[in-house]
Amino acid sequence: MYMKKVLGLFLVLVAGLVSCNSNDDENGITIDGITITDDVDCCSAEEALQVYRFLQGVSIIPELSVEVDGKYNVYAYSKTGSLHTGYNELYFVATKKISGNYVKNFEVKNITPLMYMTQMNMSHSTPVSAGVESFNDGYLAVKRGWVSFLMNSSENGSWTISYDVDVLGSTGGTGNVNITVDALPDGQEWLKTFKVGDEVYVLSLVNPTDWQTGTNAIQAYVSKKSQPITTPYALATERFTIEIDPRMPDMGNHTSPDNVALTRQEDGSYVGRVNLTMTGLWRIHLTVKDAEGNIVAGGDDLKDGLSSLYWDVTI
Ligand SMILES: [Cu+2]
Repeated sequence: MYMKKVLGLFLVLVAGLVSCNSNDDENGITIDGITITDDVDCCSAEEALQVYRFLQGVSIIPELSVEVDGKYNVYAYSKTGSLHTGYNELYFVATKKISGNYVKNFEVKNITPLMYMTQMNMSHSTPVSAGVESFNDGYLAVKRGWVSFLMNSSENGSWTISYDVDVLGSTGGTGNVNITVDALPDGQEWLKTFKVGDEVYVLSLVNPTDWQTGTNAIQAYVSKKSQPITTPYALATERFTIEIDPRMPDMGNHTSPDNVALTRQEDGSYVGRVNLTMTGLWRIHLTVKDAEGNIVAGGDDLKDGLSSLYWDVTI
C-alpha cells in the first residue's frame, strides 16, 4: 500500500515535469492552424507531425470513429475513406480530446464485421487480421489492421461492423455500425474461395492497386471460414503454397516470365513475385498446394489447361 502511494507520487512528479516541458512553446509545431506538441503518452512533436502527415494520405471513415470515456477520440481510416469487396487496410489513431495530441498505447480489438443476407435470412462474417498492430517503428501511434469483405452491399445483404478499444485504461467501442461495402470495378477480382474437404478457405489479395508494369511483390492472406460463420474468419494455420500463372485473356492468354509462387511468411501473410509485362487485364491463375506438395485447389476444372481459380487485376 505504502509502495503504491510512493509510486503514484513519483508518477505524478514525472508527469508534472514532462507536462511543464510540453507547455514550453519551443516544443510545439503549428501546421494548418493545428498546434502539435510533445506528449508523454505519444511522442515528440516531430514524431507526431510524421503521424499527422501520414494521415493526410488516407481518408477517415466517419462512421467508424468513436469517443471513449469522454476523454479520447479514436478515428479509423482507409485509403479512400470507403470500403470495397476484398482486402481493405484499416488505420486507427487515438487522440486526447483536451489537446488533440495522439496516444501511442491503445488497443483496437474484436473487429467484427457481419453481413445479414436478406433472402436467406442468415448472417455471416468475413476474414479479418489477427490483430491491430503499430504501423511500423516510425508510426507507433498509427495502428493497422485489415478486413477482407466476401461480398459487396446490395439488395441481397447489408453489412455492420463493430470494434472495441482500450485507450490508457479507458474502454469503449463502436457498437454495431452500418457500413457500405462497394463492389469492385469490372476487371478486378481480388477475393476467391476454395474448399478442401469440408473446410472453406478465403484468398485475399493485398492492395494490387499499388502494382506497376514489371515485377511486383504479390501478397495475400489465406483465412478459414469460421464455425459458427458469424465469428470473424481467422488466418488459416495450414501452410500452403500458392503457385501463380498470370495471363492476359484479351491477348491470346500470353503469360510472363519469372513469376514466383507465394509462400507463407512469419507474419502469416503469403508473399511471392508477379511480373506484369504490360498494362491491361491480367488473370492470375492459382494452384494451391498443401505442405506436402499435393494440389488442393485449382487443379481440376481446368479451362484451356488453366486453373479456374484466379484473381483478376487490371493495371
Ligand atoms: Cu453475404
